[in-house]
Amino acid sequence: MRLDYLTIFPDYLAPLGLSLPGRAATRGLVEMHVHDLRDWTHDRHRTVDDTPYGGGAGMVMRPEPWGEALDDLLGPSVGGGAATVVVPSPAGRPLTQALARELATRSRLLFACGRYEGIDQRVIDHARSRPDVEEVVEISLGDYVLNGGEVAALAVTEAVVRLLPGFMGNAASLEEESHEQGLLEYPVYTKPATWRDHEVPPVLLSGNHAAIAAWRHEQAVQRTAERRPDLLHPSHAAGQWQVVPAV
Ligand code: 6GU
Repeated sequence: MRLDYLTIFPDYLAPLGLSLPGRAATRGLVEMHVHDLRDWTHDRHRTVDDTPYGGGAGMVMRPEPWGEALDDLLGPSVGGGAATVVVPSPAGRPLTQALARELATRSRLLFACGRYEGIDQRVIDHARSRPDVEEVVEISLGDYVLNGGEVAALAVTEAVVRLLPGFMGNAASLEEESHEQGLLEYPVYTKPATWRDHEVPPVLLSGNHAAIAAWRHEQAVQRTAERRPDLLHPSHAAGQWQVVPAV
């Protein structure tokens, strides 16, 4: 998978070279390229923003540098096939495990990290019309406001790269995680069995695998009901909750 990042703060994406995405790159699973959007400006001040038409607070990113950057970074000369353009935005679709799984199937992702009040809408409309663009997805990390898309691009990258075939050693550990089953994960414990007067739940020491599986499922449902009731919906059986299948 090829990953491109367009930003006015390339240093903000330095963590891509570390840890999980860094290891994926070393192993040849991904190729990552960070680009400074200002490299596609032509004025002395390398301007990327201007005041909004219609008035209002803040500044909007001008379309021209984005257009020229897309011309250079997409298209047949770069290779990797048609790209999925990811635009981090608080107005986007919420990032979910299902969306991460979908993005993990794409051959190229290009992250368009905006700052200020956002990117001129015509950049997104234009990108959608390009034959070298498979899809443009606006993605939000949640219902709060960040200053720019860089942190979201890192989060999406980490969520996607760990799903690439050959990345995780143990596929079972992926399936058991929070959200893969549509539930939050059950609590986990390791040695010692007693620590500062806190005991590991005895069922986990019982060796009874069916009882352990049942306990974990019950814990996962209970946690989800308490913390994320939106992930559950009442079943027809009174007092019971059931999982909403992840799409
Ligand atoms: Cl993706 N971008 C910004 N600027 N703010 C956010 C966000 C993204 N997701 C949540 N808040």
